[in-house]
Amino acid sequence: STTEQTYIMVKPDGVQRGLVGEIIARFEKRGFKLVALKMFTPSKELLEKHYADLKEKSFFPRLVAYMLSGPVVGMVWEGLDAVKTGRAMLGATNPLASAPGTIRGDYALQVGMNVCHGSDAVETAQHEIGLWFGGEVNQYKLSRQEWIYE
Ligand code: DAT
Ligand code: MG
Repeated sequence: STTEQTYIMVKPDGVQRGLVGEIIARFEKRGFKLVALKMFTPSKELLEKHYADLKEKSFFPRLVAYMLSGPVVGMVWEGLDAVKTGRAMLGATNPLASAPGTIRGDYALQVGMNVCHGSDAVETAQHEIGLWFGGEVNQYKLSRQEWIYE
């Protein structure tokens, strides 16, 4: 639906490498509507909840340490098929497998430094928006939508 929401997050390497504006610009230009945005210095507890499905993986401690290495920028983008389209814009989990033209395919090389996060399903997105924003997103009419949706 046109009101589907996804949680997109610029990871610490993306912030340090100056890719925040680039990532926001891609979602804006694609036609998505920004409904929440914040820089967070996340706690270990929050990251362990965010990545709860991966806690048994051998790389989990390294993943959490990396995500704690600096602030991240979280945002909620709304629009048609936002979750699946957002994932397509990010590229594959392993940047080496990401097509050029995707964020990871343009800006990253290794899986442990893959620049950005995107929710993998509508239910996951709602869970993550709850975790990071307490579910609080902005409601407003975006006038350019008339030129994006027929
Ligand atoms: P995605 O971020 O594409 O949703 P995921 O949810 O499976 O991928 O994993 C979350 C993050 O964990 C991923 O962005 C990078 C890290 N990761 C995943 N698989 C990894 C691996 N095999 N080695 C090291 N880090 C990995
Ligand atoms: Mg994931």
